[in-house]
Amino acid sequence: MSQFKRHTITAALPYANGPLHIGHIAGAYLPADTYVRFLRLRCEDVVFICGSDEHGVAITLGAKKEGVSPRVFVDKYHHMMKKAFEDFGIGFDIYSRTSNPVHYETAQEFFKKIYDQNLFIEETSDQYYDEQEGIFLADRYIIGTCPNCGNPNAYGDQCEKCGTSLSPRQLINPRSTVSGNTPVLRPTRHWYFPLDKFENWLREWLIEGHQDWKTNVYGQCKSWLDQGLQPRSITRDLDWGIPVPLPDAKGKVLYVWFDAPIGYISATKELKPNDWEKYWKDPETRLIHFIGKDNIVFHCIIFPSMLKAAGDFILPDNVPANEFLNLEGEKLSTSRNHAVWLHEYLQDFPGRRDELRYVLTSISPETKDADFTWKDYRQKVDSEMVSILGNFVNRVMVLTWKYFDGKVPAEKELPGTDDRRKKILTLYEQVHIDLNQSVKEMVASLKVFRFREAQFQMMNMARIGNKFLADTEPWKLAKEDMVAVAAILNYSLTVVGNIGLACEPFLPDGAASIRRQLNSDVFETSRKQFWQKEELVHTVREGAQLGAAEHMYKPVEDADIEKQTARLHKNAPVIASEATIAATKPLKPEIVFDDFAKLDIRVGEVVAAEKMEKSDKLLKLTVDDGLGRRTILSGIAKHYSADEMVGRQVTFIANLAPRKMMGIESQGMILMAEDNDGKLRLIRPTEDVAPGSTVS
Ligand code: B3M
Ligand code: ZN
Repeated sequence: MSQFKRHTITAALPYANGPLHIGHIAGAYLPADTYVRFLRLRCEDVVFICGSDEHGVAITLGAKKEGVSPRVFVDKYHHMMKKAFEDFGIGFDIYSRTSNPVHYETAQEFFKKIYDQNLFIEETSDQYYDEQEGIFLADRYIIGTCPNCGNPNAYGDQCEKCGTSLSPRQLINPRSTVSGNTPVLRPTRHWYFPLDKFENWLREWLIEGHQDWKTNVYGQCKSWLDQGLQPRSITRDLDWGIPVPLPDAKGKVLYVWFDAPIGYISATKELKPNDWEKYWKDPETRLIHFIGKDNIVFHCIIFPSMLKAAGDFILPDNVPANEFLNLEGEKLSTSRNHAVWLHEYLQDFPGRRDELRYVLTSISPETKDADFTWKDYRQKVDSEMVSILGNFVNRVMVLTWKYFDGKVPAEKELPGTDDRRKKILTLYEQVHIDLNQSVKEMVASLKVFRFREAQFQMMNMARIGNKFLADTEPWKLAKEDMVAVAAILNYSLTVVGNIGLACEPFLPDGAASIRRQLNSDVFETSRKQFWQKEELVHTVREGAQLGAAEHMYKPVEDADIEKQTARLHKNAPVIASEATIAATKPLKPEIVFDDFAKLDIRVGEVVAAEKMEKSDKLLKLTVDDGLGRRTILSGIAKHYSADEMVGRQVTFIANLAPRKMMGIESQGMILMAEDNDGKLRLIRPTEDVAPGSTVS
């Protein structure tokens, strides 16, 4: 890190075609933000760049679906995403957009720079055309069967199932996504970037020179290069995009993947009009792209070749791409609305941004796909954030208020040689070593983009702190040795302060809470020391007044989780996951209508109910069936009380042969729904009907 003077950190420009979900956040933005916070804590010179990607077929198709113009469409989602990022606390220096004039200029200039060197190949070739719509079909305008894996809905640029990059002519049975029609071939002229000419250079720069990259990234690049590179068309026939800056190129725009990465440069220009160049051209600047795995080739192969071709730009020093995040065992999907949307989370969980940050980092898909579940969310919040981190900080604060009126007690030197004090000193020394070890490992992991591990070490500091309290038991010493209590709490407060510093890249709100609680004037200077020396520092001053104790995090409630899972079920996918299928009872053999017609199902009203003695399952119900009263025994006592049942309408089988149970004749059967966990719920009409109504 030290050979660099400054850092240009980019996070993939999200398409302005929908709201952000946790997959986007876990893939690129949260790791980027954590890393940038880390760099800033180390007082590095950083620009953190992002913005909306507003071109391409993802936009024009989306606009068409919503029945609005691309302009209106991108405006809507640009502002929505910008706000969600801000509300979540992602600290971009700029969140720009690729429809800005500065970007048009920058992208066109970039094109011209390569064009003027005669590097592009201009070629007319046959391409698929939708005669009904009057448009050429590139990228997502065309789908067909993937020649690689047989997925019947592969796009013209990529098969999302197997990840293979495709061109429309490779698709089997191509069809237009706009009209559904089979397209025809028509000649059209385009400009191609000669990627093949960069193959040798890429081998040297990337394959030889960047063996330090993550294996998932490096492996994907290598397999691309091993397959051999071909010229790639970088223009499209579209009426939305950046016009190709040539006199004879009417109706042609730049391909979105040509203009979008240049957006990083345009945004830097916008942010720093006078000295943007040093962030892009000075070899002492370290360029890092944070992206998801579907963007790897563009950032590791194509954009670097473009930068190289344009001449005087620096190249990415690292591209720590993440794998994908799934949700409850299934792929996140915007179209099926199977997602946790960032703006909805922020609405449903106000003041609880840290919780989402923490959980997403702790399952970060750094080396393989990961799965977000609400159950796991709750578990991590409750048993780690609340019980370990929040609890440690709170205990130390509360004890200090209790014994020392909220003033930082005397330093740690413990005079005397009695066994108890010796034990405390030994514990203290060991804890100090352990904590320093965690700090070092945390920083080492942050440097190499291993955020999961880094955050684990941060949390480990609180674990160590809790253990120190449990081993020294200051609350027991309070009666006999206040000097020892003072020493223990002084040190514990120092640990709290160091945890507060360690929290900063991961849990900005928690870090702020610790700062408020400690109310310490040495915090600012200690921060710098901590992050540069990578070891424990003094964070409190003897005699100083602390702030009020806070509960940094609160447990997740049943209702929170129920609401979120209900949301997901409302959006339940058409095809259930394998896990759900496995947990659901298989269907019974088919019946004919006459079988069904034999059942006499009716609605009745419970007029009296009592629990059967000697049975923990059975309720004895007296049911008004419209003709009179009948007795029905029902095995629902674990799910409904007798009192709850009185006055309710129930559905029952009225012509089931009577059956004696525990000496009482049951004259029918109450219908219940039973879920996978065996929970029973009554089936009844949504509004009351007359007793005796039949069900068919
Ligand atoms: N908009 C693709 C995506 O959202 C694209 C990234 C551009 S980064 C220059 O996955
Ligand atoms: Zn495929």
